[in-house]
Amino acid sequence: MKKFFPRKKKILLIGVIIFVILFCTCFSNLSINSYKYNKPVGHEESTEEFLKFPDGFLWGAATASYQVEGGNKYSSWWEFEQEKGRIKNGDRTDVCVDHYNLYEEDFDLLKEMELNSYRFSLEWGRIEPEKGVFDDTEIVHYKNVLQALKERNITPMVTLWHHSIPTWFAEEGGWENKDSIKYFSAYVQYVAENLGDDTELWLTMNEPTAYISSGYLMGKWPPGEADIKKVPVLQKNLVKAHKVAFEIIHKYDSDAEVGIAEYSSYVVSDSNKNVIENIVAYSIDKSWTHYFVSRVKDELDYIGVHYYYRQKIRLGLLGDLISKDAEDFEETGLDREYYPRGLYEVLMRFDKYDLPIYITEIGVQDYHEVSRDVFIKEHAKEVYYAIQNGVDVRGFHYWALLDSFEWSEGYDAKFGLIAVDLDTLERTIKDESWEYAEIAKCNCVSTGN
Ligand code: IFM
Repeated sequence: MKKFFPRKKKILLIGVIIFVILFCTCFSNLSINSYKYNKPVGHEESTEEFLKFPDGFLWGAATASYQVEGGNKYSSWWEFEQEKGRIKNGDRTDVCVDHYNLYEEDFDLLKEMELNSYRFSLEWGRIEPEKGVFDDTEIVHYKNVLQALKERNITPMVTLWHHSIPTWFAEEGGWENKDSIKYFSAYVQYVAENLGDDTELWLTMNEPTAYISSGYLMGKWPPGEADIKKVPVLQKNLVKAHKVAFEIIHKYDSDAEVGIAEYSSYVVSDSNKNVIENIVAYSIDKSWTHYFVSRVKDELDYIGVHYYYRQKIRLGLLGDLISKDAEDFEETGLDREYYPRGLYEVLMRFDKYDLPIYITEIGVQDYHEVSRDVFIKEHAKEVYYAIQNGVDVRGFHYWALLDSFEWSEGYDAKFGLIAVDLDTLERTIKDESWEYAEIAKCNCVSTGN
């Protein structure tokens, strides 16, 4: 025995065994680290209570320019949607829901629903249709949009870039190009110079992780690629672009609060017992969901959290990663699971950055297992519990204000609080949206049915 295991090797072996035990213990707990509810004293689900939100809490709705405006012909998506098979049903955005012209009508409806905030994005391709050429009429348009919100006492939150990029920028390689930061800076500077006095809440970019995975890994969005090798350079350039934009906005707008909006599903191991699954779930959450926020945390005034579903990780025989349980899986459409508690967990996970949080998107489609009123109410309660547990959540923006163009899903996926007839462009507030109006009006959510 001594011959095979000299003293040094024995020590090494014992060390390895201890390390493996510690490693497994640690990772077997990692994804079980769901946070305990600290319900307010005396809180009973059986008696109706009104859970009050902090004064000044923003109850809003969100959109993105390309998904609602129509006619964005200088953007990369424009070419993409003309390619056969790219968009479900061959849907197009020539007119879309014409928010570009009907925004005042839409804001009246937003107001009718008692909402006090509106998150929207600027279409970079409209503002800068050619490299270095800025179209003043378009910035005036957005100035008018901000003015219309002001007149209605609605707090704006402006996203500088939400998935669609100018065609000229795409032709130069988009975010793969090292000059992308320089190009984005010029655009941000022009916007900040012109709109710096009209809004305080800014988001530099929307869901950089979703942009990378849909455009460069799954190939569902422009540029339609599946090339994992490009991911690091995209990540690097987007991190730099955020940082530079943060500085520029602060230079032109001393009151500005600048954030980044990130797709933040609740990633968790399916079994909680399988060490490898736990490691995978933990790693995805850390290296993907938290990638951008953790790298730009010193250049953030707040975090924009998007929550849609829980994503269970399972290592199946065929190597499938995502599990969709047959028994308890309630779907909200597009294979997304209804799991309100996940919002609480996600907020607790983001609390470690010690920054204010706005929920910049949360939403459900029509015609699925969960109705919109229940969806909103149950998620609002989770936000309340997170606030009670010390998380500084300042707003809730439902996605979306209007039924709109859901990228490669076309117009079939209807997330809107407001239905739009695509032929007549007539708008109708959906019945299920009035529950949200109640919540916004009283700045509280009732625990009753
Ligand atoms: O429509 C999208 C939006 O553009 C980004 N976040 C998710 C939404 C719904 O899928």
